[in-house]
Amino acid sequence: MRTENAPAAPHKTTFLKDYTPFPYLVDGIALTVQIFEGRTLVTSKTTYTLRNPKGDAEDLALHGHGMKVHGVLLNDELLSPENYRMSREGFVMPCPGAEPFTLTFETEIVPENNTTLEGLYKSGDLYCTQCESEGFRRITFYPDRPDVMTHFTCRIEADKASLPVLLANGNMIATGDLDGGRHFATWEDPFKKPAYLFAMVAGNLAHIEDHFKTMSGRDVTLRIYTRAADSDQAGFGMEALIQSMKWDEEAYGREYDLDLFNIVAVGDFNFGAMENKGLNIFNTSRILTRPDLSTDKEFLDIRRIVGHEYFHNWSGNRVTCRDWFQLSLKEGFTVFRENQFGQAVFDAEVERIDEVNLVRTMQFPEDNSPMAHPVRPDNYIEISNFYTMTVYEKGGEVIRMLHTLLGPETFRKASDLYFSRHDGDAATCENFVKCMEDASGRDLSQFMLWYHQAGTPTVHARGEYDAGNKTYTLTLKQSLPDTPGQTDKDPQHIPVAVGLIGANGDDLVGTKILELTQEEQIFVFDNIGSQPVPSLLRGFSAPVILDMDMPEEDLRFRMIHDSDGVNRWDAGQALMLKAFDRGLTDYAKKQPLSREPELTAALGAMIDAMKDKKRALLARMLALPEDAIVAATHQPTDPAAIHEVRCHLETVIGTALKDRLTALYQDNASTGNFSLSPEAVARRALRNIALELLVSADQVYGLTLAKAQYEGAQTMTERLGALRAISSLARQERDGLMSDFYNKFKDHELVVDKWFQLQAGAVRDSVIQDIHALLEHPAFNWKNPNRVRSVLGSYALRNMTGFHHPSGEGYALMADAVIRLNGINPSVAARLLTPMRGWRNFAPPLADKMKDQLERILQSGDLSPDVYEVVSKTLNA
Ligand code: 0A1
Ligand code: ZN
Repeated sequence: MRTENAPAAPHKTTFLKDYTPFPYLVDGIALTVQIFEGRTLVTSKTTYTLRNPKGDAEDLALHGHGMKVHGVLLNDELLSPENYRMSREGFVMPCPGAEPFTLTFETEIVPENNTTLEGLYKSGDLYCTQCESEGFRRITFYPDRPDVMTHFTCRIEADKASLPVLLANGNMIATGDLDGGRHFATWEDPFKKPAYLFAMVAGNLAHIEDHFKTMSGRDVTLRIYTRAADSDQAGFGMEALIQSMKWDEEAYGREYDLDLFNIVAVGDFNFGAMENKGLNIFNTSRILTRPDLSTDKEFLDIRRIVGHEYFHNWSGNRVTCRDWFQLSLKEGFTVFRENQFGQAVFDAEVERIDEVNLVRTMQFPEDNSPMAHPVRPDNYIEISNFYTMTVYEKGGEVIRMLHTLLGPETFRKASDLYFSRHDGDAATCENFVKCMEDASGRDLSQFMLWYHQAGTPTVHARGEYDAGNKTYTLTLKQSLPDTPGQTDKDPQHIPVAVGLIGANGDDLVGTKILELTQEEQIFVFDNIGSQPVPSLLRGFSAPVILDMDMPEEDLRFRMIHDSDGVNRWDAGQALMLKAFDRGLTDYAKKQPLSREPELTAALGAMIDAMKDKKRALLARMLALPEDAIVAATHQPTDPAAIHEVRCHLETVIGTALKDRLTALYQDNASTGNFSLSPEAVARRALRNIALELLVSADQVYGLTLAKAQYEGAQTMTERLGALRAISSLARQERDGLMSDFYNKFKDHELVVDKWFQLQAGAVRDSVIQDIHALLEHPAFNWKNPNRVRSVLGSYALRNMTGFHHPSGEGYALMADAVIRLNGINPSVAARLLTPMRGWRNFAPPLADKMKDQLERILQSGDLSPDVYEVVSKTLNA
């Protein structure tokens, strides 16, 4: 179905089935980048050879975009414009013959005006690059595709006083002074790489330095570059880097391969960080930490992200992707490696719970939207739109399933095989799975469907106990919904981890991996002495929805007795969801909502059982399921109703458990110096969730606690926790603390981001005015992605109630913002549309209002491919 008036597609679609290799071999590129204020001159000299001299002499077509061309030279001779042409994509010339030839481009760019933050751009006083996926074509003309790999050298020239630090990939091989107060540095990368891994930086930066001795005894110099004022915030990132390097040696046998590893922190960045060879570039928000400025969650996320980028050196750089459809080859695998690392260095149980929650709250809705796509998509208009939860997180879960099916030892053999077989290659997802097959001897052809079929499978489970035969029979059935362009899908290969819990809490069969491969399958467990309580999908063994009707009594039992932490938490979430169900039904019937005595009693018992032993898990288990989870089970979704029920449940829980929560609050006060131990982090988390529930139960009491916590806070976790607990209140004290926070931290951009985030995420009657006021605040900046995400991203993704305001004004302001950002930073603009992709899942008045705004965006004029793709697919699916 197409919507009326939809303009003909102005942007080209790229299809996986059209893949063909580049017809030329590239034998080295030498870049010279001369930076001047307001213009940068780039000279690139590249050597090409026709790959198949006996075949057709195909045209040489290079990508290039937004550059002024000063000259093109073929074998050092100026090429006159009749001998080439400029296409929509770049540069085209007839094949100059079968002999190797060099092509030199002299071009001019203006990084100062580059607000897309792709290619070479300026962030504050710093010049830096972002080339994944297609940024290099904004620097020079080149086959900007990941399967074209070559050696890069890069000479950078710039003013010495203002830009003393000049960095690129690999090793610095020359440096010196030039006339006019200028200087240069030449860098050479000994490893062949695709253009998307190119990076350079020129700026006035401080750095910290450390060293790592690799497993074969080589010394690697490690540096983290920041603005001088931030260099005291780089130490934790350095520790994380060393931890990552060590872990990758131990867990995967992967050794770092250069003598230098640099990280640079930049304030304007479209994503979290980037794995450029030997020169990682990080968003400041994903590398800088200090206990008084950063929350525990930021510390832990940063450790993982440093790991993620470092792990890419093998899974991404040494073995890269053949084309961008294979993105999950590097991202899914690296997310899995990051998750393993995160679990190895911190509390594995809660790390896994957070991973599961991320998949369910962010990836499942994507799978249930018009932008649903397989882990390996087969077409795109703008590849930036496919850096998604599906490619990353579901892709990570797909690798995790392989690890489960093969077992850790065989998986390690298979990954060793992958790295040795494909080192230096641009590979495909099939290549990866083939290594898993070859190392294990298993047939994984059905497993490959995880890469091809979009949508979240549901596993329907039914259990039956036969006391006479002492058997427990489990019937599992799978189904997979239709998604855009895909219907009637085949059953997938799903590992279902199962435990059976006896009456005294013992695991009767340990944890068994059942392999569900057919549409319906029956599994029988023998020698089961009495009726067990089943625990399915332990550890979230597959990214599926489990549909199993379970009495609340069994859920309460599992909440205390399940030996699997994820499933303990999940049982609690399921209980809470049942309370949401009842509340929403009562709300719809305009009946008074239940005070949920059984739920609160169960939570009370849970606190008693866990408060001294399992603090981190307890903190997770006291939190109600997020809006996205509740919304998924109540479609069409009425966010206002969900909010009412949520407030009610928080109030009844906070009231019924006030004494216990107060005790938790007091008993977990921090003592001594800042520590990031799992125990210290858990105590702070527990206190913050207790505080939130106490505020819901009794505003005046809660405010007193929050104010004292805010004022006595030693860490950002405590300070922000206090503010968060009261952020949705319409009270003077709240406003007073908010402005105090701003005044205290206004010189710290990353803390100001948190101040914006907190307010944009607050659910208040005044939410529309609140958001307008934030957008008009002098510290708001449309060109800085962190700031834009702090306000508009938090509002759209972290404030379901406020965003889906019944007036529809939230949608209108978001559409205005997207139209404006379309001209500044299309990739950031397109991402803001994420919550509107699911417009059909909302109650009709809201759905219509969202649709109107999406249509307004579509009609608004010159749309970038990024925004066009999301809006058109969202409307037309
Ligand atoms: N490869 C990076 C993610 C990334 C992608 C695109 C970017 O800019 C357009 C930046 C970073 C990662 O997985 O960390
Ligand atoms: Zn990555």
